Amino acid sequence: MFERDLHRPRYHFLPEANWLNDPNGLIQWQGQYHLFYQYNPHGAFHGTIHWGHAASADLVHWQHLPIALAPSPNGPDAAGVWSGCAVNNHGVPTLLYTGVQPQTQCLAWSDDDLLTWHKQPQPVLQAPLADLNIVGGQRGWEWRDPWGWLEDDTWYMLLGSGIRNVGGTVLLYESKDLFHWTYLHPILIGDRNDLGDVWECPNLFRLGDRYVLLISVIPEFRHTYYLIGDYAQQKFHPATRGKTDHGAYFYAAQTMRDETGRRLMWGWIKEGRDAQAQRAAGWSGVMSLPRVLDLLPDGTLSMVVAPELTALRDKHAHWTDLTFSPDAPDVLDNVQGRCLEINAEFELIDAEKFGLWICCSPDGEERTLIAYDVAQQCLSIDRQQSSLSPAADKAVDIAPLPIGLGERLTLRIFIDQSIVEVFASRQICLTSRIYPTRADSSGVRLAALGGRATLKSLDLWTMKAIKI
Ligand code: DQQ
Repeated sequence: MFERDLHRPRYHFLPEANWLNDPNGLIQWQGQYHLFYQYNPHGAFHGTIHWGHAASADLVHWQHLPIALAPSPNGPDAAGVWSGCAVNNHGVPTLLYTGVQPQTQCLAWSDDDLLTWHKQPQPVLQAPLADLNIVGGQRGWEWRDPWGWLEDDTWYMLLGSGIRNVGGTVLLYESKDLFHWTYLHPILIGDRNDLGDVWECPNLFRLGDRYVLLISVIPEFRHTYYLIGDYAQQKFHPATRGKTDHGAYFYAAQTMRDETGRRLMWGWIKEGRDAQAQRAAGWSGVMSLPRVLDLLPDGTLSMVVAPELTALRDKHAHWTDLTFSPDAPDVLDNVQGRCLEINAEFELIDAEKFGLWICCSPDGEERTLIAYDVAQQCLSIDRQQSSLSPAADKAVDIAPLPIGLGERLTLRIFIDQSIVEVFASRQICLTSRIYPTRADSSGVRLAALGGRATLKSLDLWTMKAIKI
């Protein structure tokens, strides 16, 4: 159905058709990774939200499984089964999620290894305390996206929310059985002028000797932030913070701890073209590649694509130690591909900007520039010429990236038709969307603007499509 679609990713997970948003209920069960996701089976737009479901033995290839949760007519989730998490309730796979409308917290469990789900007919949490003064509007209060965990013999649950005229918040609840919950207090309250009015999709987890809180921020609706600090006396004390991704497309990230002890994170990669183009394409939204999270000594978050993805590397080419300038012949002249992994290490000489052009048509009519700007000390994806389509976003995505004198710039770039995920120096990620219209917009070129740079090494692989 989508064989001729130049924009549909080949090695990122997405449903067979229609709409995907947040990753939900990430859990490893009997060795299998389970990925649930916000899904609309009725079209490529956000509406009638279900939980789609897929499983993988290796984090690379996925098997589509039947829809896990659908709205129940007259039930608390009649208008949508919104985001939530999966927990292991002493051997019983259990989902906590938000039903709408109004937003209430609901529960479902499985007795056949995550394929069929039984809903608790009534919400396990009906409403936030009235005196909390939660942000709300015509659609009711903003109070959702349960994140649960077991500590000794007590369950805890976080909900994303916001306090009117104050800022986003994460509320803490406790329970002995997952069915009866007591409100405790906010673990953190933000300043609305700094980090927005409402926080969605909270995640709290231990990483090394610190704790990390993830929040996705409204009204921005563009970034998942990480806050690193301590969790003591059931309150979160942030010390540092950053963006899990500097692009405008990676959102509502969720994490899980796998059986090897790794903390894995996925995010919803949004589209960068208008709603009409999404409906016409018949699909919208892609799951990011899984990232392994760690702490760096300077207190920032390290994010590396799960090493399992190297299994998709196919044909390989390698270059080393060459200096390039605006007029020199390009050694990458014959390189073609719209599904690629590129690992490159650059050294600055006197160029103002250097990097790579990707998805270039032979005449340069369509092309995208991934480059480092020396004066501005930032990495950017310049999409002004990425696509001839008026429906495609054309903005320049920018990530600050200070590089000291004599340091090298290391880029790991994943290109998958309309997706570009760039990882720089472990802690900077920049995900973007491009929609080249020409089938021959597939070239890769070295880019040096206003001077010379050295390519210390470049490895390029074509990437195989995943089996779904
Ligand atoms: N998406 C879900 C909500 C969540 C938002 C609805 C974040 O539960 O807050 O599809 O993208």
